[in-house]
Amino acid sequence: MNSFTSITPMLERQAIELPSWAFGNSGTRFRVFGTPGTPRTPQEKIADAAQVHKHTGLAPTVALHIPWDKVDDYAALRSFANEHGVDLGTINSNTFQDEEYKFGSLAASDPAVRRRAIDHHRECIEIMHQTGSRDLKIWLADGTNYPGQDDIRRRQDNLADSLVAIYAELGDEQRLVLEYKFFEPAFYHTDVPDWGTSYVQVSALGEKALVCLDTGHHAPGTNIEFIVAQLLRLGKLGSFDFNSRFYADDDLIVGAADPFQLFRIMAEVIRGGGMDADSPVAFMLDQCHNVEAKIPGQIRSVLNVQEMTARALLIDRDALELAQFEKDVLGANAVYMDAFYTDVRPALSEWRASRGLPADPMEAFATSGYQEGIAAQRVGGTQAGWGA
Ligand code: LRH
Ligand code: MN
Ligand code: MN
Repeated sequence: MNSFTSITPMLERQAIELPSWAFGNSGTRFRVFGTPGTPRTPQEKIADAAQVHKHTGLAPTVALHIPWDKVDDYAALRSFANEHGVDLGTINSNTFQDEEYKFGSLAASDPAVRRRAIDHHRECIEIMHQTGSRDLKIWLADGTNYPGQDDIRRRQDNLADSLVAIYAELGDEQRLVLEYKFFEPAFYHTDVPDWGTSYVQVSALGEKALVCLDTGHHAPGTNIEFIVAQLLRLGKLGSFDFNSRFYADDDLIVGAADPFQLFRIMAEVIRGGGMDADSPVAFMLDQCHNVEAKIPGQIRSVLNVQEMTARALLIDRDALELAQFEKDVLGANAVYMDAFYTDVRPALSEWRASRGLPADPMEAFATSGYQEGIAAQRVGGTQAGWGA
């Protein structure tokens, strides 16, 4: 196995973007439970996100969701973030909450609805210029509930036309990532259900358009690391939305439901150059903390990603290749599993401390008094946008 010291340069540059909406109250369709100290404004969400970075050194940017994080002055919001030691990251568009989008947005059959959705993305790109964001993330709730409800083929053409209009607005340094999801809220067909559809649509646009892979957006049993390998091979993996799930799009803490899957995904990311210095892959969380405390929930999440990344980096690639070449099935599997079963937590703690970070970020946050402070100061938190 590789030594821990040999992998620290890779760990050093690991950055995981936090979603602003993870700090707001969220829930299921049955109930949204409040948490004391929940942020009431985008500024308060950013201040909370900055705590995660402060204690882990892993989360230097915060993604915004528009209009959930609408403010009058985005340049000022960026300065606010910078003063708190973080920066603004991906801008997520939202075409799933307005009445007008009942039958879709960028893929809808009504041209006036498509125009409205395109205009919303124009507004998002304008915001990106002010926040200095590189990525526009598009996830569409578009789809139908019943066979025959709409022309599923024409909707692909509508989507392609809409994306061309949005792509044309991107600045030279900006990118568009198109996220897929196999179902929900539509239950019969979804207009961007899988990586193949996303790949087809972004490939038609050009170099600045890539696929976003949300780990919770696949049918149970899907081999996600294979999709990672394929998209990296094609140069079209733009970003991840990390979370974990037992059943559907559960949005639970990444690595909580299936740490081995996270390990396999990170192993394939590393194999495909996704952690290299010039990698185009952006790593983000997309989670909701319904019952657990939100800031420690995010700290746990980025630490889980770091732990599985470290384990995946430990894989002895030479030994693995040799065993593969020799058709040593069990030997190859053993090399892979040796890395997975290595407990990297003590080494990571030590390494953190050597860089001036808390050896135990969970404990450092718990004893910092921050949570008690916001619970006392903030009354009447906002909701992330999901739920009842
Ligand atoms: C959709 C999704 C998408 C949205 C976010 C709030 O399920 O994963 O990324 O923007 O949730
Ligand atoms: Mn997502
Ligand atoms: Mn999702």
